[in-house]
Amino acid sequence: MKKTTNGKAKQAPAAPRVAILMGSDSDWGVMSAASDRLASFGVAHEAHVLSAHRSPEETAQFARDAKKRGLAVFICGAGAAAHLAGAVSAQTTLPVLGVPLDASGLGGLDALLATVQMPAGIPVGTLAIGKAGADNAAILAVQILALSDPDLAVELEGYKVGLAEGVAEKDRRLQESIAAKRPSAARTIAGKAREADAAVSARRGARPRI
Ligand code: AIR
Repeated sequence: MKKTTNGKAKQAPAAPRVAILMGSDSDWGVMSAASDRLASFGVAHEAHVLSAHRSPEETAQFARDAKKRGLAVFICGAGAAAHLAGAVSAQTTLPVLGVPLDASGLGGLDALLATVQMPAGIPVGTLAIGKAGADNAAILAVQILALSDPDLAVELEGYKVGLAEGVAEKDRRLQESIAAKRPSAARTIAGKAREADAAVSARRGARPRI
């Protein structure tokens, strides 16, 4: 193990487990969401521009070499005629997650169909179009890795708890803002009680004395 200048042992950076591939650097604005999510779980990963159409040889070679380099999951994002995830899946037995991107004026529907409609035998786990898909692809990659990593599985449990807490907090704020805009229940009940008292008094007042 290498030593730092102060003599302490230097930790070697963890080998990347996930490869984020994208058809163009213009995809990074969306695909960086996958990188951010993986980083939040402390999952070592790498990102590359590789195109199924513009650099088919390099793409195939990368996909073939991935397993022996220690990579475990692919996340492939592409727009338009998005064949990257399928082209990668054709070359590897590692799981491939595809993220269709909106890059052509068709709102990403072209990329969705190109990514999801794989022929039987060459699977691509296809996520939603755009940023939500990139984010979910990263979470799914973490879930795949967590099958053989108990620490990561615990992190995922914590993440889910955080989601539920976030929803509960949003509901609490909603209830507060609804309550602030209408007369409080206490005031309404007190008002109704006063009205009932007044009605009883009026009836008593009208009743002839015996
Ligand atoms: N693309 C690149 N090679 C094959 C495909 N399908 C996609 C990229 C990008 C879109 O074409 O993934 O979403 C436009 O790329 P560019 O480089 O013109 O910005």
